[in-house]
Amino acid sequence: MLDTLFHPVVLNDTLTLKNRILMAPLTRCMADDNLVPTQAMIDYYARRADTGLIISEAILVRADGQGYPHTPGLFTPEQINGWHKVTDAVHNNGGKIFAQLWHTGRVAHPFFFNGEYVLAPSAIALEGTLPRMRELTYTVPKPATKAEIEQLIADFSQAAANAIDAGFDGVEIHGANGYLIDQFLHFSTNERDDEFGGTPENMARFPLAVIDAISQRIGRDRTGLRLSPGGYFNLEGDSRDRAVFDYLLPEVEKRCLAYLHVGIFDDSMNFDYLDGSVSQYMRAHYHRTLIGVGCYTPETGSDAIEAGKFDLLAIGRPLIANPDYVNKIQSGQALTPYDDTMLAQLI
Ligand code: FNR
Ligand code: 8K6
Repeated sequence: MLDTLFHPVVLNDTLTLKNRILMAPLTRCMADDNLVPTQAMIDYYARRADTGLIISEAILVRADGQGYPHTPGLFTPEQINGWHKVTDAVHNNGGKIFAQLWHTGRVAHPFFFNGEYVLAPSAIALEGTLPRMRELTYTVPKPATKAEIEQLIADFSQAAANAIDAGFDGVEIHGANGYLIDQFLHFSTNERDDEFGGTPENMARFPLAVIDAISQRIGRDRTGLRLSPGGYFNLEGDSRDRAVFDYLLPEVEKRCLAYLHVGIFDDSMNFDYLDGSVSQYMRAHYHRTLIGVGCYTPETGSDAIEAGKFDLLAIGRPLIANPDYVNKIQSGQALTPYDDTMLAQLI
């Protein structure tokens, strides 16, 4: 029954969502040259305010986190002001919106910020060339020093405070999809032998420090987290990664965040070392609010919620194709199928 999707949900004392359909974070590469949201972006988000919660496209916490053209930031007054127009428009339409906070680590490129190098846990380059900029190959990153790690934590925390200043209802820490935080959590990208690598506890240290800094700064009720225990994008998974997430998930659970969000493109993908799909693994190891995602339809998504596989459903590509997704499924109208050519324009 699709009805399940329309039951409101209390996340905590601070936040109640009007339905269980969330807009998944979707990078669109449409910010202006100063990485400020445009009027087209304001209108795009405002049109989707009938979802229970919009999670914004990934937003850079600082300049050297950039790995794609025209991805927005949240580290200059102009960017904060630009996002305020987005959050005002969403709130005026009765919606709620979180900012997804992002640093791409080794997926960044000095080309974008006119820098000399990119930071990552270890000096292991991503193979290949940049999407949409095929002439650029990824560089060998500089392993972050302890002082640089401290600064990254401070910058994540400052970006969370900036998000609240910009009117966001909260933030989602982007710990998924092979970007900086996730690079600490997988053996293929973390070969450190200091307190940030080598053991599950050490590999989880930077991610947990970011989580703690942000939840202390803006409140745990306003802090969500996305994780990808299965390596599938921007890095390779390793059977040893399982122990890292076995340690991390109970640690995250103790922190009583607003939610945990599965980071995957297709939730039917199985990982040997997780004994199944990422959502099955996370549900087994985490007992608070879980957001499922990845190739779900309204029908398969509501069935999964009813079966207890997760609590809320994030929808990505179908919401690119259908700004009125919620209204369409509630009134039984057919959805427009997504195709990749739709990425060229914000509708
Ligand atoms: C994504 N996804 C994504 N994930 C994320 O955490 N931050 C991001 O900025 C993006 N950007 C992004 C752009 C585009 C064009 C796509 C298609 C996907 C992943 C997204 O949130 C979601 O997990 C997947 O799209 C799977 O859900 P759907 O599309 O099958 O409903
Ligand atoms: C976070 C931002 C990134 C830019 C996004 C691009 C997304 C393009 C969608 C392509 C899907 C790729 C899925 C990869 C899955 C690999 C499975 C083995």
